[in-house]
This record gives sequence, structure tokens and C-alpha cells, in this order.
Amino acid sequence: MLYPIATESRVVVDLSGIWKFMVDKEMEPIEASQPLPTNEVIAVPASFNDQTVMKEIREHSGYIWYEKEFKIAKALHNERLVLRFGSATHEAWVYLNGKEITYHKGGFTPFEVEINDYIVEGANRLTVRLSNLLDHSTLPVGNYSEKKDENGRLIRKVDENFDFFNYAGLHRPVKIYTTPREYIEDIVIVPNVDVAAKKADVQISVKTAGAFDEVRVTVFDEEGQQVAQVSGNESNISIENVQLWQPLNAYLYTARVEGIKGGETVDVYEELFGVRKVEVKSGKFLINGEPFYFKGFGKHEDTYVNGRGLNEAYNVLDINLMKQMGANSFRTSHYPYSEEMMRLCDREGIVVIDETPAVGLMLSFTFDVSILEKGDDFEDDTWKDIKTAEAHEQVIRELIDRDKNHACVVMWSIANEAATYSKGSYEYFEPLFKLARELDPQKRPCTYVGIMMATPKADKCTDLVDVIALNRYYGWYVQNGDLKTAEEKTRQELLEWQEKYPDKPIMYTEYGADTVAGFHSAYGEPFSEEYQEDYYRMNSKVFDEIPNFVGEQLWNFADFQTKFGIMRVQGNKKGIFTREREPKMVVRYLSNRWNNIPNLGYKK
Ligand code: GCB
Repeated sequence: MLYPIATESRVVVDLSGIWKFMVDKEMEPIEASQPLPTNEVIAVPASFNDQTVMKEIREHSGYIWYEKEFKIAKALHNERLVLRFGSATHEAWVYLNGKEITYHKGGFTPFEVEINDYIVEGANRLTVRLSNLLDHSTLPVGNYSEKKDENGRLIRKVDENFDFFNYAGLHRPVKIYTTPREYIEDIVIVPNVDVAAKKADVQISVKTAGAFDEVRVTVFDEEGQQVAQVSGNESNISIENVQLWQPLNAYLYTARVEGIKGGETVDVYEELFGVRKVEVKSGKFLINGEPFYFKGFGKHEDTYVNGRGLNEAYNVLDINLMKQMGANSFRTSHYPYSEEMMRLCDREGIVVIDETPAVGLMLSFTFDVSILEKGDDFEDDTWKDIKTAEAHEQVIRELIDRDKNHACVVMWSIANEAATYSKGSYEYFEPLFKLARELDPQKRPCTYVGIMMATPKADKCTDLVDVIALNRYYGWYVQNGDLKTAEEKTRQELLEWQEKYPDKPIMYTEYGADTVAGFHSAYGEPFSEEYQEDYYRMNSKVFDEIPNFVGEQLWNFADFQTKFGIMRVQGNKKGIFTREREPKMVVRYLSNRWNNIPNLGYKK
């Protein structure tokens, strides 16, 4: 799916700004045929939750309504008009001038609809009904319940089966873009690189709607110099002396695609792409033929007031902080991030592990791994109870369709911390991995991120992954305050993985300790800034001993909002930055470590 951009043939109208807003109390029906009966307002894009000061609105589970009027310039009425949502969390019914025109389920991927048939001259009324409900069939997974209050009103509740606040709303830009009636529908770019020869063959497939006489593809380098020009929906261009897209040293070519008819360019779209090669070989993760070492983070889309809504200033700041620390990568834990962030990472050379919103696929939880270690057939209710396969398949399709051309994406993460220690998990995941591998034109490596209970003995799905990605909390959730034992456990487990799967690279995709900024302890007690630093020093030491250990992505970049609970003090405090992005003490240690670890060739 193409990102909406303005070109010589396309106009983009941004509907960001102030919208009408109301929470649906489900007392009486709200008719989309009538203007929304409210004077409340909300900013888009953003989560609605933290813009309101009312607890019951902030924590509302159920339906929410948004409305905005817009006009379309007469000059555009003959163009194809497409309404596009960057995301709508988690489920959306869209009405234009009172008519339902589209529906989408899944809160982190874009969707669009042609609106020519519904547009009127003058004011158009766009109404969106959203649901933030989650259950055992949705991604993420929520525990849903309902009851009646003393007035007989239905009260819905979602108990997040995951550790982040269930922010909702129109999180990403809502835009109308135009194309001519005959247009370029999609572009697929697959670079094949011969690193030694500094040469690349780039396959470019263009999907068009309509009958063009010619589809012309012209590739430009960063200086705007033409590198190649070819014709056809399926073409192959060769680039000599190719400039590679490298971690933290990005280089982007531009493919200018034109649909030509009667000698005139009817439609034009420009797609940026990087040329790089990603492979997994003999326990190494190779980028452009050299062993890459992941240094970075699990993140969240989470900022004050905006909640999970797009916040481009924070995106830029976060990447600048990463670069200053010598970090080179992050994982889009635990859902696909905005397209704007992905474009930024392409341009900044930030390496991304792109994750689906499959989090919470686990209906039992224990740190007592001994029950799992006894035999091969541990089974909990997860795979009998959970009904997420359809949503999972849909989001894999949508994510790969959206992000397939991004140079920054080097691996797909199919899920975070699913019950892969339980019987039934292999049967659930095998078709999903197959699907992802089939769909990805660039054939990137695939993984899932494994939970602590899924030890080398207990995990049932490791055969499916290219990289063993582990979330481990030795020294925090277990052996809390005892870094000596935690160190032994860490070493022992990593050695066990390496021995069992000598050809699979291993990395940490989470490890961390809750740390209250400003809390100090002469004894290095848990929650203090001293403990956080000792914890990271201990882990680093073990990582450096393990040859196949190819990366450290700590948890978390910044403190973030979660649901309430006795384990959380206004959110999760494992950030190495506060939610405002003030550094905790450990940032100095990690900056020093990471600035001294090369991106490529650390562990030859
Ligand atoms: C995890 C989860 C992450 C949590 C983290 C924690 O394993 O993947 O979503 O926030 O642990 O801090 O408990």
C-alpha cells in the first residue's frame, strides 16, 4: 500500500486538527445520519484518553465517536478521491454524509476507501465510530467482561493482557489524497546486491489500475542524478557502483514511476528505497555481508498527552537520543509503528525489527519454569481458547503490504511473548510464518520474541525462527536484587541456546529493571539508578562471552504508561530515559559501551 504523497499528479488534503468527539454511553442509539450530538472536541492524530480530564472518559471501554466536516476544491472533483486512515484503534466504522463507507478492524495498520460516490459539493460530514474493545479474538489480546451498573447501564471492561495502556483513537493522520482515474496502485522494490562487485540489480514491479501505454521507471540517486530508466510493469535495473544503505549511514535512491498515456504522464509516484542485503548465516546476522550487532531498544509509541498518537517531534528526538548513545536499532514493540516513523528510520539508517500487534497470546503465566522443564507435553489453555488466528493472518498481510519496501526493516517479529512453551503453539505459528515468508518480496528473516518460560527445553517453536529473540529478566522478576545468581542463570541459558541451535543467532529483545528516576541507593537496591546500571553491566559482560549473541535491545527506551497494578507506579519504569526523555544514570554507561561497539564486525 502506497503512502499518500503529493506529486505532479496527486494532491493530499490533511484532515488533522480539531474534530468533534463523544463517548458512546450506549443509553440511546447514535445515528450517523445526524450530526454528532456533542460540543466536545478532540485533537487528531492522538489518543483521546489523555486529552480529557475526566477519569471515566479516559478509562472508557466501548465505543467512541469522532466527526469532522471538510470541503473538497471543485478542481479535484473529477479526480479519484481516496480517504485514508493511518490507523484507527482498534476497530472503525466510517460514515460519509451519513452513509457507512468502510469498516476496518485492527488498530495499527492503514486502510482506505474511494469516496467519489459519496462526496457532495459544499460541506461533507465524516463520522467515525471507534471501538477500543479487545478480547480473545483480537490483537492485542484483551480479557473482556461486561456487567450492568445500578441504573441498568451496560459497563464494558477490557483488562489488558499486556503491559501497556490501552490507548485508542485516531492515532495517525487521516488524509484525503487524489489520483487520476487511471493510476499507480502499488510498487514493489526488491534489491539484489553483489556487495563485492558494488553492483545491484533492483527488481521493480508496478501495479496499475487502468490502461497505460507505458509504465516508466526512472531511478535517481541522492544528488538527483539519473541512474537508470526502464519501461514496463515488471522491470529490472542495474546500478553500478551502488551506494549501500548501511546502519546509521543510510543512502536512499528514488524510483520515479510514471503512468503514461498518449505521450502524457498521467500519474506519477515517487518511492524511496535503499539497497542492502540481509542474511542469517552460521549464527550471524549479516547486513551487506558483514555481521551486524543490534544495539538499541524495545520502544513504545507513548508520549504525554498524545498517548499512542503520532508525535513526530518525539520521533525525531528519540532517534537523535539513540544516535548519540551509539544505538543503531529498535523493535516496534508491540505493534506496527506509524508510517512516518518507518520513513524516518529509512532516512536515518535506524535498523528496525517490525512487529505485529500479537501480544498477550498467553493465558497462563508463571516464573516457576520447573513445571515446563519436566517433559515435552506441557499444555495450558492458550491455544484451545484463543481465537486470534484470523486477525493474526490479516495483520501479517497488512503489515508486509505496508512496510515491504522499507530498507530499515530487517526482520519481522510475528509475535511477542506467546505461549510457545505450550502444546499447540507450533500448529498455531507454523502457517503464520509460512505466510509471512511467502508474502515478503524481500524474504527477510522472521522471528518471534520469546518469553522467559520458553526455555531451550520448553520452547516448541524455535525451529520456525531465523533468529532466537529472547526477553529475559534475570535479576529483576527472578533473582531480584541478586545479580550474582542472575549472571549465572543468564550465562547458563545463553550457552544452552547456543549449543542447541548453533546456526541461529541469538539476541535479547528485552531485559531491564524498573528504576525510579532520582532514586539512589548506596547498596544498589532494586529500583535505584545504581541497580539499573549494575544490572546492565552484568548483562553486557555475559553477552560479550557468547559468540552467537548478536544484539542487545533493552527494555525500555523510555518509561511508559500501563494499566494500573501493584507492579506499576504510574506506568512501567524500565525506561533508561524518563517519559519526558530525561536520561537516567545508566545512559552514560550504555552510551560509552555502545559507542565503542561497531555496528558491523563486532563479533566476526
Ligand atoms: C515483557 C513484555 C513487556 C513488558 C515487560 C515488563 O516481557 O514483553 O511488554 O512491559 O515484560 O516490563 O514487564
